[in-house]
Parts: sequence; structure tokens; C-alpha cells
Amino acid sequence: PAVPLALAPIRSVADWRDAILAKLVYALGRDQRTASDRDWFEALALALRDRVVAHALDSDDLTRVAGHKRVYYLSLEFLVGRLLVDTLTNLDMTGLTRAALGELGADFERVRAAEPDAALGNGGLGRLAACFMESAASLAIPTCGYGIRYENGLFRQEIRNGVQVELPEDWLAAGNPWEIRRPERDCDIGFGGHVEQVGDDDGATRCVWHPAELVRAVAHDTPVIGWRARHANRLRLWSARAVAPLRLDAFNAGDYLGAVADDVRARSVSRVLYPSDTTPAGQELRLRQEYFFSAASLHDILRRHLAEGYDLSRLPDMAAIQLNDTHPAIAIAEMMRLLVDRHGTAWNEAWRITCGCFSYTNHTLLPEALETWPVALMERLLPRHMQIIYRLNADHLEAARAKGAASDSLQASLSMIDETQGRRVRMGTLAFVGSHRVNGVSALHTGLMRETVFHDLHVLHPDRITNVTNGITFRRWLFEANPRLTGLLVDVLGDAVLDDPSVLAGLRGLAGDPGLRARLIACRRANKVALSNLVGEQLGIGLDPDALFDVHVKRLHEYKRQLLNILEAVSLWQAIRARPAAGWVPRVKIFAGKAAASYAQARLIIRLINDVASVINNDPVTSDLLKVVFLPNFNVSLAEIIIPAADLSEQISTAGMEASGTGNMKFALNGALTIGTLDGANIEIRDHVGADNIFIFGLTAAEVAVRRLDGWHPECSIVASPALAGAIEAIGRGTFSPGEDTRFAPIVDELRRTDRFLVTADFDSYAEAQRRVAALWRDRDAWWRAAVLNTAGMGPFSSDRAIGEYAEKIWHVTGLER
Ligand code: DL6
Repeated sequence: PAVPLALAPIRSVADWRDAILAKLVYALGRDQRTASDRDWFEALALALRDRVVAHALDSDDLTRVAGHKRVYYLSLEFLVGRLLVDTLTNLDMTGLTRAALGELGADFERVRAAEPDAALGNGGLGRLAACFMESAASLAIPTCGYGIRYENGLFRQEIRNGVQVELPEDWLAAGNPWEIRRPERDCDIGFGGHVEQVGDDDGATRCVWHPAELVRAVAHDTPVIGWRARHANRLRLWSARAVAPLRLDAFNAGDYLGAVADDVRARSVSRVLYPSDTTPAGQELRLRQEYFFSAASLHDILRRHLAEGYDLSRLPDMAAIQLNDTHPAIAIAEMMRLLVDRHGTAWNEAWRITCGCFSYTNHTLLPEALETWPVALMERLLPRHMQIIYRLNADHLEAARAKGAASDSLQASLSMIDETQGRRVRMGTLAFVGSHRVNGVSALHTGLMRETVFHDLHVLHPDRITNVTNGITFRRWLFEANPRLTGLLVDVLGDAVLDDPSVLAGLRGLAGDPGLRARLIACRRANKVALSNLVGEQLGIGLDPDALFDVHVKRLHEYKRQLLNILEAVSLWQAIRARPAAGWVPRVKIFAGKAAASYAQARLIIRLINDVASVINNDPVTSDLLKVVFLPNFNVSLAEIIIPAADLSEQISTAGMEASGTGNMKFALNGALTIGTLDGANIEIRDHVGADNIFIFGLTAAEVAVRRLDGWHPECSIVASPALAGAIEAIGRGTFSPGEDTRFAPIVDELRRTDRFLVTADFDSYAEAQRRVAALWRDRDAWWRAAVLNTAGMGPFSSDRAIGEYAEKIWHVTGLER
């Protein structure tokens, strides 16, 4: 058996209470009478971890014995948030734990809040990785996630005088009870140095790389338990340190800083998530991070494969390696290096194995987010990999020529080396060429991949691109975030809804049921009261829970168009002031989101929202009808409170720019109605919830493309729209920045001159959609019918469905049978 010393079964609250208490006393050395919430959290997490580890060992054992294929999910980001309630939910131990903590004199809600968020990601991409880890465990697909154990995750955001201030976030300060150190899995990763040629094999030169520097990759495992504890997987995160952390000679000579300099340099690799890449040093650090975790993960994958007694030729049968965006794309060159240089595999066979294992998910078509690395930097940091990329590129271009793609322009567009702005390696091309499948994350996005950025590669490999629309785990985004709604759904649809998201469709027949509606309203109201209380505590702003809660929470980016929303808020405010008695629907506009520290325009939009909020919230004429709130430090835990309290979900990106979105799914699942463009997964959401139950507005992706081609003049839209002109005018003349009229000049100028994100083009259509929202809100029956139909239609957006599609179409793996 994998777990020879079976854990004592938990048969009663008393058993569980004693298990938690034993951790508090014997693992943490704390006294029950003085234990803090954090102490109780840690004791509880340790007691739970025992249970999860037992499952993980067992799942590992079964996988090995069955000779079952494994999935490896390589991601530079895992935006996990808190794990406590996730673990309790999937082990079905929440009620027991509430009672046990109660007997110990601890409060479950406070203990739950004592866990810091693991914010090892920026936004959608990282949160998707976390949802996928949970779903893979729930579907019993043997999966190991690989990433970096950043000491400081995404920064903590404070708003001071309306301005975003970034502070280091310190989630590991008090330790991390979930993780287990795995020293036997540590390995050393090289950088720099030179390459020695040692022989020739199959036309490709075999080499030995002599790195100038080694950094130790230190393994930490977090077990991930699936729904109903069916299976458990691991998330293996690497931290970096020097191979020799202390130079004792230097220390003894009194050079204390010099003695640890190597270690400080090595540790910088896993120090922060997304180091600012505005400097060459920042860019190099980012590339180091990417290679560091990719190489450590591949080392681990090959080690496991060989240790289990398989030949390397069988790797594609045993290992599916998913690249979450291009960040780990260097793994393709590393795999070739390991196979050819270290294991003596012939070049063509190595390439067969590599392409058979890898697949790549693209998450954005934004040119600035498509990674390229200067050739000179690659040559210095990863000299052998650069040679391998040249060779792969030569093979790839030769194959293209053979298929007729021989013109200079086609060869230049297909090349892994971009020669247009200095010489740079196109990581997207490397990932595409080295993968047997490449997927987009919504139907629209996948179509645009084929038509635009990957067009020429697609023509060459027409079967390679496929679509897997994103999904979200219902365990976290419904069961845990919204226990009131979950309870109601179980009452109405039965327990089956907890296991099978398609059961939600059964709500359709009840959309007009007054009893259901009354219960839904009560449930939403309670969630809105909870959010209002939080807003009151944090910002001192009183909200009316009966107002329409209109919510826009996500990363701050111009293409996500928080600016469109705040402009409309300004224009609404002006309209209410002009006619205060016109029967307005009371509305609360709620924003939250972080801007990248170096993204000046996004930071300025945060300031505008906050400055608009201070003026509007203090206007006695409008204060009962309109409030604007910016909640600082948006993270997973805050999202879990905000989303179930939303009436309206803002998904208003410029069409063609949001690859999928996943926030859109979380809101609609919880019964919020969407106001959105025909972008990303909004289109599929519309198809599933019904076009009458979503507020679509604005230009389509095709229309956006035409506007851009034809040349776009925002002045025309502004002149044609008095409401828009009035809002821009108010911002430009300093209404929200008294004494400093030029504060928002960069925003006003952008809107008037270039308007790259077509805010002015979509303004009137958006404002009109907002009036439709208000009209439907007044018709309570119609609104709640639409809300029910939203929840009813969201079954297909479960990440279980998404992972099922990856497993079938891309990884060729099934769930493990017990
Ligand atoms: O696929 C997950 C998520 C999508 O839902 C978002 O639409 C998309 O913007 C995001 N992409 C990224 C990649 N980097 N950038 N920019 O975060 O992926």
C-alpha cells in the first residue's frame, strides 16, 4: 500500500478536534489558550494536509502501477488564492471543521480569513491554471503542475489619494503549511558559459554545454485534492538558491555581503512574480525565470520516466506536456538538448519525441504580449539552446519551402527569428512548431489565431490549431463563493447538481417560478449586504443593497476599457444632476483591479475612477442614485465576495482583444447579467444563456478590424455624441481634479486623438445598452427570469468540461479508474 500507516479515520467531531489540537500543540508548539487565528489556521491546514497527502501518495502509486499517462502543466503563474475552503469542500469536511473549531474556541470565519492568498499570478492566465489543477484532480487525470514558488507574489495594492501604490506582498512570511519540501528532487540549472562540440549524429551536432553559472532549483510540493476526494495531484513549485549559499572564506574575512552575494543573485530568480521588464536587467531576469522552471521541470519529468523503467522513445505515450502560453516555450529547446546531448538520441527521433509530448495554449493576440527575446541575450544566457533553435528553424523553413512557402516574405514571417527590430527569437513560433497541438481559449480567439497572428503557420499545419474554450471550477466559484445559491440549487435540482454541471439546465423550466425567484432575490440580497459591509469597513462608503450593483473587476488594461465604464458613469451623473427626478434606477458602480506598475495610462485610469468616485459620492443631489466604488487590492479572495453580490457584469473589452475572459463565466454562473461586447467567450455565453438575457453592444471584431484599416477619427464620434463630449469635457476641465486640470490630459488626449481601443466609437452603443439594463431592472420579474437563465446556461463553462477536452483532443489521456 502507498500509505502503510493508515491515518486514523475521522468518525466524529471529537476525533477531528483532537487531530487539529494535536497539530497545534505538537507540530506548532502553541498553547490552545493563547492560540491566534493564524495558529488555528496552520494547525487545521496541517491536519488536513495529512489527509490530502495520503490521497496523493495513493494516487501516485495507482498511476505508476497502472502505467498511466501523466499530464505536466507548465505555467509561470498559478493564481491559487486560499486553499483552506477548497480542501475542506473537496474532502466534505466543512461542517465537521466548523464544529471542531467551535469546540476548540476558535471561529471558523476568522480562521479562514487568516490564510494569505497565494497570488502567484497576474490575472486570467494564472487563475485558469489554478482552476485546471483542481479540475484535473477532480477528473482523476494524473497531473503535475510545475511553476515558480515566488517569494513575493503579485504586489499588494493600496490606493492613496486616488493613486495606486504597490507594496511587496509577503505570503510566505509566516510559513506555508500546505507545502512539503522535497530535497531529493532538487536539481541544478545552468546559465551562460560555452558549448563544446563532441560528435556528430544524424546530421545534427551533439554538444556538451559548460554553463558558467549554476542555480539550484529547490522543490516544494502542494497536494491538490479533487472533488469528493476522488484523486489528488501535486503542484510542484521551484524556488531558487545558490548551489553554495555561503562563501565561508569571504565571511571569515569580514566580507559579509560578498559571502552571500551568489545566493542573493540566485534567489532573485524566484523572488518576484513578473519582474519589471522595462530595463535590460529585468528582461534578463524574466528569461532566467522562464528557463529555470522549464529546465527543472523537464529534468524532473525525464527522471520520473526513466526511474519507472521506460525507454525515452515512449515518452509521448507517457507524458503530455502543456505549455501555458509561451513562457515555458524554451522547454522545447531544452527537451531537444537533453535528448540529443545528454541521452544520445538521434536528432529526428528527438524531434518526434518532443513534438509528441508538447502542446501549447495561446492566451493573447496582443502584439506586445507575444514574447520575443533578443538573440544576443539568448546567445549569452543559453548558448546551446540558441544553436538548437537555429537548427530547428532551418529544418522548419526547409519544410515550409518544400510545401511551397518559399518566398522571402513568407520565409521571414514563418521564421523563428524576427529580423524586423534587431534579431529576436519568436517564442510563439518555437512553441507552435514544437507542439503537436496549439489551442486558443475561445471560439473567436481560435478563429483569429488562424486568420491573423498564426495565419502562415496555420496554412503550413492546418490540423494543428484547435479550440478549447476556457472554464472555471464550480467548486470554488459557486459552491465556496456562494453557499447560499448552492444550497438553493441543491434544494431545487437535487444533489446531482454538485457533480454534473449539465443539471443546471434544469433551471430553465423554473425561470418563471415566483417561489424560486423570491429565494434567489433573498440570496443575492444577503450577498450584497455582505459586500456592502466590506465596502463600509474599508472605504467608509454606505451602499444601498437594493441598488443595482454594476461590477467591473479585472486587471486594469486599456483594452478592457474601464475607461468606457467610468466615462459612462460621468455622463450618467451629469444626466441625473440635470433631471434628478426622472425616475433613475439607483446604481452602484463597483471597480477593482491592479495596473502593472510600469503601465502609466492604466494607473491614471485608476486615479480617474477614484477621483470621479470622490466627487460623485459626495454630491448630495445624486448620492442616493449613484455611487462609485473602487475596492483596493483585488485578489481571488476578494473576487469570491464581490462576484456573488453582482447584478451586472461588465465585460466590455474592444472586440477581438480579450482572448476569452473567465470572470465573465464566474459572474454569469452566479446569476449576474452581462453587459458586453461580442468578444472572447462572451459570444459563447450569449449562445448558451440566450441573446435576450445578455446586453450586447458595440462593434464586432470584424468591424473593429475594418475601422482600424480605414483610419479611425475619434473626433467624429465625440462630436456626434453630446453625452460623451460632456463627460470628456468635464474630465478635461478638472471637474474631478480641482486645481489640476491637466491631471487627466493623457487620457483626454488619447480619447480625442488616437483612441486605440475605440472607446469613443462604442460609447453611444454602450450607453444605450445601459439604458436597456435599467429598463429591465425595473421589470423585476423579467430581470430575475434572465438571471435564472444565466445560471441555467452556464454548465458548459465548467473547467471540468475544458479539462475533459484537453484530455481527449490534446493529451490523449483518460481519468484513472479505481
Ligand atoms: O486564457 C486565460 C486568460 C483569458 O481568459 C484572457 O482573456 C487573456 O487575456 C489571458 N491572457 C493572459 C496572457 N497575457 N497577456 N496579456 O493573461 O488569459
